[in-house]
Amino acid sequence: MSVSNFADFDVLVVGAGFAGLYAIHRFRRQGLSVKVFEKAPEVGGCWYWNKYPGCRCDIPSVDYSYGFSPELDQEWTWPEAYSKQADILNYIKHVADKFDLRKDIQFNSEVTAVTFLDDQRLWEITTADGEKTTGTYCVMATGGLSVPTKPKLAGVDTYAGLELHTAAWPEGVDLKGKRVGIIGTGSSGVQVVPEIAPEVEHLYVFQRTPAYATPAFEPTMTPEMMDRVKANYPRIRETQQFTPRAVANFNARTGAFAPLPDDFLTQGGRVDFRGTSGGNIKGLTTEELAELIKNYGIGHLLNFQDIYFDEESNEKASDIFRGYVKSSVRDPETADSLTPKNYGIGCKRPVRDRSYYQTFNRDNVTLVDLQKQPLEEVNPAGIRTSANQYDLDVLIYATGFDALTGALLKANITGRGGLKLTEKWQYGPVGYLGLQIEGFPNLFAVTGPGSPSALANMVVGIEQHINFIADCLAFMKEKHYAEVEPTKDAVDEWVSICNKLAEGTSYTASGCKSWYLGTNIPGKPQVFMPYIGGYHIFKQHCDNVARNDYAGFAFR
Ligand code: NA7
Repeated sequence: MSVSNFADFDVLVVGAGFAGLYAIHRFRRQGLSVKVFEKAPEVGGCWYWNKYPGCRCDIPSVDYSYGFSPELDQEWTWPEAYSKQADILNYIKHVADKFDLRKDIQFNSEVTAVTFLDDQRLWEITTADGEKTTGTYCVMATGGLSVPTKPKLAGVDTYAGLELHTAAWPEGVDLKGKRVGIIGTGSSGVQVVPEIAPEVEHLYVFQRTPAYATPAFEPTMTPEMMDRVKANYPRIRETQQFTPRAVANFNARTGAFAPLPDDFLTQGGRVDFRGTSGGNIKGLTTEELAELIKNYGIGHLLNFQDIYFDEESNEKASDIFRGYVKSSVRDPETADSLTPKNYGIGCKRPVRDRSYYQTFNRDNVTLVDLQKQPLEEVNPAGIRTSANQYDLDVLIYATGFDALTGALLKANITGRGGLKLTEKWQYGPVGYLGLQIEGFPNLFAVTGPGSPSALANMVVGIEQHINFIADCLAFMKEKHYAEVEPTKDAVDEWVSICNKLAEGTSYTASGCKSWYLGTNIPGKPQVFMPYIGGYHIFKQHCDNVARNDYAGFAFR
């Protein structure tokens, strides 16, 4: 039963991943009726779709998990420290069952329109089968990396073999003895390559831009470590709230937390948003650096905060990394192609590899450097570059996503007075706290552009956003408000804060291309989309806003 006399439900939610599931639980707790629409036949969101071999999370599972239920924390045991896709999906399914969430989800229901009905002040969701449902509020829990992209290459639809996308991987694919090609060397490509190389006849890796792929730190999760985690969970959950990446930096082997620097809360965003107190690389000698890398691995370079703000420091770290590629790959020409040269480390999202570079030492793996031999066409037999024809039985696209805005723009959202979101965001996403958009009353995004989103632990960000929304709805109920949307001034100020923070960082440096900037999608406005100041500072902003009667939001 809805609190409104007219709506079918109080809250309509699109998506049943981490965000949509927590939304059901949280909104239910305050007596609201919820209905979730999910395209897939199962819960899980990106962890349902990305079933490709080698898919894993690059954040420790003790962090990349819900914090709202101490009971859940105690009953769940993670088999590995950095989980495989299947283990994360099992966890999500367990949560759905434990909290009886499935009964509010309509599966196999793709949302084709999300429309504000001006006369009734309700949101209406239309699904692919034409069904319409109304709600007082609408929450877009559609994820930041949920719209896979396939490049518009010449002849792209003519390929006659088996075509796969990492983000829509079917069950039961057998690559044994096949000639396989893969386009894309971001996180997904780098995870797939070492996993499938041993079983295929030959693997051709088509690379446009080499990644900075640092070896994943993957300690085994022993029962003793898991016990230590469980004993420390309350502090882990609390500590997450005070770190830039919303990770607790708890070392389950030793039972120690990395110390939180005092300046985390005082530097107004100019902090080490990689999540540790790594200090600066600038003053370190070659010997000191060699010692650090010996102890903590090459990935430790990403922890130095000055690499994100200081060009010289960035070059110093990038150079060390280049040396690492050279020493890992036997063939000098392949090593040279795999070495990133025209942009610095910390521009694209860090890629974690498990023997990625070493895989190129295998006889059955060939790197095809598309900068040296441009891709000319996809044809029925495979791929033709300026130098060669590569005949393939299987072609894998690991070409990424229309990130952060893709799912929102694809949902066909229409706000007040017929205003289309595609029109509102034609020059880039503008909103308040990544949560709301002017002209779209009572519609909320979760971890949208303008929030830390993928720069921090998404699960913690999701809970923070849903909690904010739920508290805001409770505030509205208490004050008898019917509508909420941000003011133009608040949006302008927030967009300007986000832009200023990103200026002069490695994320926006010249030569940097990334999905954070939208450069991976032809024609997409090129703006740095996430809030870069750190999760903990972002949360402070949100808490202050809520404490001040939701300053920056207008209520009617
Ligand atoms: P990414 O990181 O966007 O990587 C996509 C890759 O595909 C990247 O190497 C691209 O090269 C490549 N690409 C894209 N279009 C083309 C064309 N036309 N030709 C050749 N190569 C192309 O996506 P992922 O799925 O790996 O990871 C996305 C996020 O998911 C990741 O950061 C984690 O947060 C989880 P480019 O660099 O653009 O030259």
